[in-house]
Amino acid sequence: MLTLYHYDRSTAAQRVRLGLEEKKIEWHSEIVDTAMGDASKRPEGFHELNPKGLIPLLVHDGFALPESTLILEYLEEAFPDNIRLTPHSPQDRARMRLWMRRIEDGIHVASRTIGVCIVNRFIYKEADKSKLEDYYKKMRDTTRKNNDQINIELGLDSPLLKPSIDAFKKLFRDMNDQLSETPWLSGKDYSIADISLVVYLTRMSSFQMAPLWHDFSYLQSWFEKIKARDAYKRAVDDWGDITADKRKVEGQAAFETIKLLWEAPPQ
Ligand SMILES: N[C@@H](CCC(=O)N[C@@H](CS)C(=O)NCC(=O)O)C(=O)O
Repeated sequence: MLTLYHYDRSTAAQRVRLGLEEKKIEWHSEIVDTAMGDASKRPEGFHELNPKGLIPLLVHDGFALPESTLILEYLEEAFPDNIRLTPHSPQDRARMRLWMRRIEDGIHVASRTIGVCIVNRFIYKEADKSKLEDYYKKMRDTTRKNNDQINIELGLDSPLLKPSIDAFKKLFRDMNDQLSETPWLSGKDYSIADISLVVYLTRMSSFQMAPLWHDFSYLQSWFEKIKARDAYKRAVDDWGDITADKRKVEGQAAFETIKLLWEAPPQ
């Protein structure tokens, strides 16, 4: 029995759902959506299973595992007879892991900064104050908490925004360079590296930011290729995004500012 605690629009959850759908593993869904600033949405005992209180969380035959990229690696090992999403050659495997490392080396934090500066700050400002206080009290990751405070307060003027935009520009350029040489990020095979990073294209596109990387043609074709897969439809499109309209409106309002940051030399 395999249960995934998740919610529709989370990038970390999308990558795990992509892994499950590509591998055609049957799973049970449990929605835990605290992203609106309501910590009470976590089921009893959730923190014992995942001390950070975040999703996704996988529970497989009583074994609980947080961290989306580790979950993808675990699925590869726990379901070796299903479709493989790990290349054979040691070099391609290493390349796959290098790409995935980028997520924990700053990209996921940068993605949250961009999200909070553009849209989540408005969602949090509309939220119930006492619930929001409780949400931050229960947030175990102090970097996340401190960054959120700055980003909610300053929005597009946050000093954290420019380095986050720089990080994405560098990531997308590096991916484009890789994809000019190989069809997939780790080499000739579609892998959990592609799955892990495509969700950031989805996220940045939800803010209507695609014109920023219009000259990264290999990256764009790769994104289109993944979006056309059945698994993407089931793992991303079908779950949707309850904040899609807000992301679109606030993304359009922020576009010129983000474009200036994108085009300015990196800090
Ligand atoms: N490193 C973690 C990050 C997980 C994470 O950031 N989860 C977010 C959604 S993408 C979350 O649980 N947000 C809910 C909240 O902030 O309350 C992973 O890759 O699983």
